[in-house]
Amino acid sequence: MERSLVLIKPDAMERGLGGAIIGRLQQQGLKLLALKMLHMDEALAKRHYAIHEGKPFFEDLVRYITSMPIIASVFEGENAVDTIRQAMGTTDPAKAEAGTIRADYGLDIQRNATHASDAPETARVEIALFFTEDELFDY
Ligand code: FUP
Repeated sequence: MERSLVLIKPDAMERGLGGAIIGRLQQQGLKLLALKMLHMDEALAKRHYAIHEGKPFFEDLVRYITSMPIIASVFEGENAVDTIRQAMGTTDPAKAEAGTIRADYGLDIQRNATHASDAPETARVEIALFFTEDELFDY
């Protein structure tokens, strides 16, 4: 079964949207395997966003994601990666399809409410940055 890391980002935390977003994913039939709140430090942020290192928005993105505590979660389901990315909508909330999480809750391309893994292999690496195997519940 496929898994994805989902982060509730600072802009959504600030507006109290964590529960609503997690609820929307659960209502899609995705199973919540793990959930924690944490304040990412710079080292974790740089590892999580390593693929964007060197891009013009990188330093600002690291500053933003480390600006306050966030929620990290793991969801599992058939085609979990695509299902979640569709539910979230495209990166820029202004361009996200109506009814998606980012269209409804995102503010701009950086403050876009959520992060989700973009492929099953990426998900494995990302999940391991935030959770140990025994923090993923089997139920
Ligand atoms: P996504 O997979 O939809 O989260 O988007 P990307 O992997 O392309 O981008 C990761 C994060 O980088 C986005 F969520 C926000 C940030 N970003 C910017 O801040 N500015 C940009 O121009 C592009 C991305």
